[in-house]
Amino acid sequence: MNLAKILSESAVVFGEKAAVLFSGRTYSFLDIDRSAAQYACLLKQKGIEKGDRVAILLPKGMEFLFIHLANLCIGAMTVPLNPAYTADEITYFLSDSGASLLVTEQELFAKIDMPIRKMKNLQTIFTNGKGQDSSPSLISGAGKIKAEDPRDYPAGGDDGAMICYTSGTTGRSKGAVITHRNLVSNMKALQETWGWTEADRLLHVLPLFHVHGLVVAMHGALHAGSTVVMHEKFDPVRTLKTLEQEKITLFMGVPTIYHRLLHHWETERPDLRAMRLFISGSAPLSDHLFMEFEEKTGFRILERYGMTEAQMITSNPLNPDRRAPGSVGYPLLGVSIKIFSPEGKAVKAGEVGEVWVKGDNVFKGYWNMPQKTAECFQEGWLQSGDLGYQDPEDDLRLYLVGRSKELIISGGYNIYPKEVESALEKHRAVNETAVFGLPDEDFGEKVCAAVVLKQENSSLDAEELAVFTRKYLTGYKCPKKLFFLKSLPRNAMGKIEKERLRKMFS
Ligand code: MCA
Ligand code: AMP
Repeated sequence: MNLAKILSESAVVFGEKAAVLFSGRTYSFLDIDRSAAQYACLLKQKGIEKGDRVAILLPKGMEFLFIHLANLCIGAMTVPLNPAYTADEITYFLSDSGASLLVTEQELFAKIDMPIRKMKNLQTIFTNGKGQDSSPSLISGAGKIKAEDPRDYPAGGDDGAMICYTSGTTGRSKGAVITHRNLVSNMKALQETWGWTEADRLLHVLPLFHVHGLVVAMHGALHAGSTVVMHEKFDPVRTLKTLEQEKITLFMGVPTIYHRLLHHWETERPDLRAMRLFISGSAPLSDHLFMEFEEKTGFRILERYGMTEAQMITSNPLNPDRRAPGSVGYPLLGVSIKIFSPEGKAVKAGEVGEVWVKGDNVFKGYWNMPQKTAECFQEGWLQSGDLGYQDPEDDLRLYLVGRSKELIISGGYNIYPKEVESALEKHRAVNETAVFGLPDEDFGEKVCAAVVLKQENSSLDAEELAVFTRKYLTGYKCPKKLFFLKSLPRNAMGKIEKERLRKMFS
């Protein structure tokens, strides 16, 4: 059960059919399969073996996909990285994952050149740039590529296929090891649930460095034999025009994307006769957005629920009449969920508790963090940190109501306050900080910080602190609002009262 082998078998079935349309070119299933083989050859020549980690720091494009598939073909693990990460973040991911190879481009490499020189075991190779398809032989540092197919698929089942970094509860990100079994079982379950076939045309606007864009959308489409129209990044007007022009049948987005599409709806009003299914996930879809979207477009968005550590967990049914606002639906095939009290007791249907998850979708653990891995499992169940209840009147349909984990989700990106607090507190004028989320119409939630300075008369202002934070954190993690306080509100136990901060500033 190697994901790349399964996708290569699909490529034989779908052959010369268009698999991906990107940047003015069409790539057939066989084109992608051949490129994966060539890149696998390059990786082998670089000495990459089963279990090695290969980090991909590239703009959205075909090379990202080829290298990822090539990794899986030879048993290596992909470490996908957001090109917008700071040098500090990238250096940490490379060193924590112990990557043997970094595939990047010169422009992105410039920011990490110095800090990664100390990593003696890390090789770097450069693509031609801008996500365009450069043949592996054009990759600088590649050497002469042999004309042979080196794919032996030595990994499978519970072997790691990817390490996806999720924001960390204690400040530093944790690398979630996702196995071939996780990917294959979830891909098949989604295909069945969403009636995904070769007749589908998927418009892809999400980043490739996260589970949503790479695993759910791209793996799924390659397996189902559907055609992907891929945009470098999300642009609402271009998206609305493409839905009509390319006769798109399937679209996946986070709520912020749907919110922005509605903003431009009246001026564009695309003909959606070909459209079959709009899917939303990664963050809560408000009832208001669900209803406004239906009112304006005639489509009920199908909401599903997932997390990096468990891939996709639940989904609303395909039948639009069975899609309920506020509900994330039912467990996928092969996935079990239960709702537990804080004391670890299963609660009665209808009562709120933490969602626990079990099944082939659940990850192997955090890379090199056995303690953190043990902490997130309880008797074989993954504790999601999400709060919800199951409706006893509706076949135990799941509704999410909040989170027990201190997490901010902004536009589908996760941010743990601790990571932001650590960055702010690196400034020598800062005494302490408390980071919290406030509602935001566009992003769902926005990152905000209360800051206490060491000396009240310090000249440090919000602008200077924002610039300083940028050195350590990528843009979406940086506070959109900074509030300077004389002290932080604390309860009798001395714990900072973030709820009070939220009330003070909302
Ligand atoms: C961009 N910016 C943001 C965000 N995105 N700020 C807060 N929250 C965000 N989500 C900031 C940038 O730092 C930048 O500011 C400015 O906005 C413009 O950046 P740009 O790249 O042009 O942003 P955009 O195109 O407007 O992006 C909005 C977006 C994007 C399309 C909604 O955030 C996005 O693609 N989100 C999806 C993330 C995703 O795929 N999540 C799935 C995780 P400055 O210039 O100051 O730096 S996987 C997951 O959650 C599980 C498995 C699941 O269930 O799916
Ligand atoms: P990540 O760590 O990026 O994989 O994000 C996982 C988290 O996103 C989950 O634990 C949930 O808190 C949240 N999430 C994903 N899908 C949904 C959804 N449909 N509704 C509410 N929250 C969601």
